Amino acid sequence: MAEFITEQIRNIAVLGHSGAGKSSLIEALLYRAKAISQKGRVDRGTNHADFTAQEQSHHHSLEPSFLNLDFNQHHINLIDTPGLPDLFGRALQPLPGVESVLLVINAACGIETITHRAFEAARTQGKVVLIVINHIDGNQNKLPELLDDIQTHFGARCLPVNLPNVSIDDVIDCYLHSENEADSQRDPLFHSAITARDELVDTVLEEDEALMEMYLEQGEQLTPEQLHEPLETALRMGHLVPVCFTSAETEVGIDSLLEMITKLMPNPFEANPPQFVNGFGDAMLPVDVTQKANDHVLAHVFSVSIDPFFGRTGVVRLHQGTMTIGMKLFIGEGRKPVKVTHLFRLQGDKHVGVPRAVPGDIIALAKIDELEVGAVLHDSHDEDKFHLPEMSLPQPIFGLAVTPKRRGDEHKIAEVLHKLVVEDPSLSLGHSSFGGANLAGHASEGQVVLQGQGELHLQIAIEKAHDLFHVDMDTDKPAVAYRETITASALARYRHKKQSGGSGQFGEVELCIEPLPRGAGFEFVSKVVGGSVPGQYVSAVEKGVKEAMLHGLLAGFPMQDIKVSLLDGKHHSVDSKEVAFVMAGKKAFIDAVSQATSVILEPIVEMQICVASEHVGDITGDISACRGMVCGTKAKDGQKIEVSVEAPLASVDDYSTRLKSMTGGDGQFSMVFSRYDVTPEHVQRQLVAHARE
Ligand SMILES: Nc1nc2c(ncn2[C@@H]2O[C@H](COP(=O)(O)OP(=O)(O)O)[C@@H](O)[C@H]2O)c(=O)[nH]1
Ligand SMILES: [Mg+2]
Repeated sequence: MAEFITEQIRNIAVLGHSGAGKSSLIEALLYRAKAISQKGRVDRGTNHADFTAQEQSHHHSLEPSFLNLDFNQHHINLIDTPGLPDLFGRALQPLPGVESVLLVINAACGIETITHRAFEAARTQGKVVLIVINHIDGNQNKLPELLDDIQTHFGARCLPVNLPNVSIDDVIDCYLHSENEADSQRDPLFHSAITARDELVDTVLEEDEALMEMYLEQGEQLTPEQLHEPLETALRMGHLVPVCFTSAETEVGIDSLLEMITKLMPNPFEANPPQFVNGFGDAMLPVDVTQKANDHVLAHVFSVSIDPFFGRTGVVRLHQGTMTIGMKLFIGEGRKPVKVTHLFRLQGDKHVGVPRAVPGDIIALAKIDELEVGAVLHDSHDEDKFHLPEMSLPQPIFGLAVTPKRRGDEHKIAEVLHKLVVEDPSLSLGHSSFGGANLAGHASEGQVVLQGQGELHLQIAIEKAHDLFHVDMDTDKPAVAYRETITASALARYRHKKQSGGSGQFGEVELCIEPLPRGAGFEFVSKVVGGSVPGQYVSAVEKGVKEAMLHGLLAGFPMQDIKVSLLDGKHHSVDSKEVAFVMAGKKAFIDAVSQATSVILEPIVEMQICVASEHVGDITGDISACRGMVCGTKAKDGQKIEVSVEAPLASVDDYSTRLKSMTGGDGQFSMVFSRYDVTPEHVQRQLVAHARE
């Protein structure tokens, strides 16, 4: 379909735990819609979503990839995401660009860590969710229980819109064609197509009382067209989550899924659009976006990839206006426009040029060096300060100190690491202060520390730096990202005064600090009355406090979960300047912290460890011995047991080696950050002693 309008577009991110079949499902959808002529396979490295050499050698998706197909007068943009827990940050990346999420579940494995996390993230961001139970071939016995499980975990309104038939070679529609005699007479493998239809219709009708009354009075079946509006409301509000069944392998349910995507999933006008804001800080105001084709252009960059040959490619979601080749666009508050010279659709690694894009579409731009994730492109200065609030990504919990293998490569390495962070905002770069003077003294002064979600996340990044950009690095054992916080409130006043010859410096502030709930981060409020600290210096005080927070008093770890209120202060008409208030803020904060009983926080991780039943005793014993807690066990396929545990990261940061030795290489585990907890006293003492060495 060469040209289409916004109403014909469906934007879908495909999320789910690794191995659920996301990439295979996309391959099957592309194939059935004739967008590709041959169906590739993940295990042979031939599928379209996993096109990078690194993905093909790992047999796993490692970054978001963009595909599209046309089906029944609709244009469907599909975004594949990695399902490995370490790469969850990358899986979240496409969410600002889409209306809907296909949450894929492997029928053999049931609900897994990333299934939970992805569902939560999708709902928090107002995305419409369609659950796909994949791998139905060979797992027919598990399906009724899995549907129950889904309803228990994600709500009773997760309702099947189709059901597999007895021989698992087709699915029976329960919503779109259920009036069709042929379908209603066929037996599903479990449940009943009629009951499923009634549950769906009842749920949808709850959104529209008038239609409900009409239905009750007339007793006639309503058509899917009549139900369309309340259906969209139910989906948008999260009152209904449709569930579909598929096998990406045998292609059962794929045609039905294509139809569900076009007929149930919202077009860009029907969903919850992300809330753009205009301005920053206190001056920030929400703004409405019209999504009209003839309005100003407004596009949000949500993915950037950097290739040594093709340079930088940015993927944008066009929220308003029409984008055309040759058009000049501003990036954020930049004054100098950039010219759109390359506009194309991505089909895996293929770039297909297009002359224009309409609102609601997802499109790629190349050869614009300024593109960064989160940037907003626009064609008028009216939108200079428009942006989307930053999405919260998982906190980095692992750090790897990196040094060049060859002397003189420092600059090149810094450049490559920066590129990796531009592509993957869940990676970050720190210096040796990350993790403070860490437990094993990993990073020496001035060394660069690459931070991310886990060992695998960082290994993949280092491997990419080597394979793609040809830089070799030595890495040091991961350092744990400890933090510091306060446990009591405190008040402090500090006067910064300097008089040396000419103009002096004067600033005085009084601060109150209070502990915030765990994970709340940092809050700064000014309660100054009567201008004792003039408005223009309030942000200087905040800046000073933030600088001080980079290094806690106990062992130098960054501080968090603190609310700082600026209560009072003094200024001097000549000598007061920004630097004086930065200094006063910093010192007053440090004084207050010294009275507020600080503690060291450590990251706690959730782990799922899958081992043969004879190893369960060793695993649970080991976890308990290292300050961990066993939360539960679950029988899995083939005599395997999945043990769920929580443990301090510091005691499981070498878990892959330990698990190997306990199970002879037979065990598998995944690890995700859960929260920060106060470190036990004896560990704190060790950390403080190390810091003082
Ligand atoms: N039998 C069967 N195998 C599948 C199905 N879907 C995917 N697979 C296989 O499961 C493995 C993981 O699939 P993949 O698409 O990479 O999962 P992803 O990690 O969610 O992208 C691959 O070997 C696929 O061939 C399915 O429906 N049935
Ligand atoms: Mg995949």
